[in-house]
Amino acid sequence: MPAGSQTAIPCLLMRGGTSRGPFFDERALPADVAARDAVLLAALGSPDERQIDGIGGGHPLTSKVGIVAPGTRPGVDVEWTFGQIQPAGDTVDVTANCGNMLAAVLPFALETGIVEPAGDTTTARVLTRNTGMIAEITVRTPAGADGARHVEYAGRARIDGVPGTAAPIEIGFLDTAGSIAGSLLPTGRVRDTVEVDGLGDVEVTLIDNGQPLVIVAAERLGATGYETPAEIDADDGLKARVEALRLVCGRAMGLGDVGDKNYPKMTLVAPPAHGGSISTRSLIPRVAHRSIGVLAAVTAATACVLRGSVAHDVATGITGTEPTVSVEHPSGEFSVTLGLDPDDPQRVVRSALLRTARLLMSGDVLVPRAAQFS
Ligand code: NQM
Repeated sequence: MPAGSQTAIPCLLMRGGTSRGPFFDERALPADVAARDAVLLAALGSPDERQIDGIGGGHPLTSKVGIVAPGTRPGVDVEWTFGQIQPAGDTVDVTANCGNMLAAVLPFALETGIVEPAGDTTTARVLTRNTGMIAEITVRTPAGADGARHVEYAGRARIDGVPGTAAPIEIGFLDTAGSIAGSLLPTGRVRDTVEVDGLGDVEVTLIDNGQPLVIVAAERLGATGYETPAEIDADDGLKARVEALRLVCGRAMGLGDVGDKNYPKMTLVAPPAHGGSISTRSLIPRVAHRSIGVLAAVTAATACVLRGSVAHDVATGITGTEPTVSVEHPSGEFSVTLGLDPDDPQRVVRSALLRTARLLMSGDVLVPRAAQFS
């Protein structure tokens, strides 16, 4: 640690899917949660909408952190905690999942020696402590000219929302249902009618297969479902209707007063416009997503196969017991392959998808000493 007014903390800045943020080895951060959060807020530059005095990107998708540690329980190779910081907020929310940042966890663990490469590919079981979710993740780790194996970031996989191509990272999920809401359908119904001041009765599907979502027909909120994120962010009337609906649905989902919470997220759906299965526009929860979250895509895809859901009304072309659901979003589409229980095809038992990640910067983040270590 250099002397002076700042503390240097080793970190890797990584892109995970369509998100970006610093990743830390847990052992490099204060053990005390309040002290840890003060350090993370200072590192990103929050609270401040622009995060000008830190390395956050001034948007919820680039105001995230990963805290990684070796696995401590049987069958788990790596554990991590995902932290969401709203740029203008002063808290680190560790309640929800982030499947995009998750894509960078195994590369981080390999870069830092938490996991050793196993061969041309390395597969590990990664526990997201936020919700107890376990994912099986496979990363390319070929041998270099020196004979040593390294994470390969270059490749031909493409995910919408990220320019160019990169090495594929395969992610498989089991048991994501009820991550925060306790069960897949927290009201016990595939469709609910909720009464919202100023809107009247609104039909929604309240669902959580890794991310608690309110799924609503875009047209019911006066939208088309094909807006750009900038159009949504500029439409104060639409955002007020979405938030009014969210507050009512949060209570209906058993999540209490969600006024200050980052969930449930809002998914406006419409028929597909580009040959996919469904069109989506996400608010996370008060700002438009530029694409869609990973577990939000898994959850929206799950809703598409449930007869009677609001998503099922507008989804097309989903067949078989291993359907690939193409979830359209503002910057392209997100394919989620679902495994349905052959004895009960209304039951989703697993999901698989592709992401990419990249190490962007390696070094120390400097935080003012005022953000003290305990
Ligand atoms: O749903 C944004 C993202 C996410 C979360 C958000 C995510 C997920 O795109 O698993 O990835 O919903 O706030 O990074």
